[in-house]
Amino acid sequence: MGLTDAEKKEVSALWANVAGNEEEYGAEALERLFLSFPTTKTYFPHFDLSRGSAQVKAQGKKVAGALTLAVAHLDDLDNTLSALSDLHAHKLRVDPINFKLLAHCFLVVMARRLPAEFTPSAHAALDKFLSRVATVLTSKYR
Ligand code: HEG
Repeated sequence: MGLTDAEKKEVSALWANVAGNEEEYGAEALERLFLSFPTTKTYFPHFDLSRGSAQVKAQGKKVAGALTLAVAHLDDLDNTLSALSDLHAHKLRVDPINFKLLAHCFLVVMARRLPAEFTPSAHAALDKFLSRVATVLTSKYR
């Protein structure tokens, strides 16, 4: 269920490129999410979702920032993401399917921005990490 030591190393090395650039990576992932999977926009009726929107940039920074924090606590994702899990389950009520869609978009962003680093094994490790995060964030739904 958890990541192997080798996978943790892959995720940490890949994500080191995101740290400090959370807004750019996160905003691109969200832009792709909203364009490719328009139903996801229903969770943000109060946002300006147009390209370059300050709200999308800020949200992208928050999401990628939470992932940076998670990467720093790969052995303790449950506690690290507990408050966010409460928020998404009880307050925001985001349908769990949307976490898979966002994970897909993050993989695309990483592949495009880091073509040399995004090896098949780094891809697999990041996919596993994002799926673990999604499991934690949706663990309080029922
Ligand atoms: Mg969520 C807020 C992280 C998936 C919809 N999300 C937030 C916040 C963070 C976060 C850090 C800000 C919390 C705060 O202000 O205290 N989100 C986060 C992660 C992931 C994720 C790490 C998955 C990797 N979120 C996600 C998905 C949706 C969603 C898939 C819906 C499609 N998030 C959502 C909404 C808000 C947040 C509607 C509140 C936005 C606002 O009103 O400011």
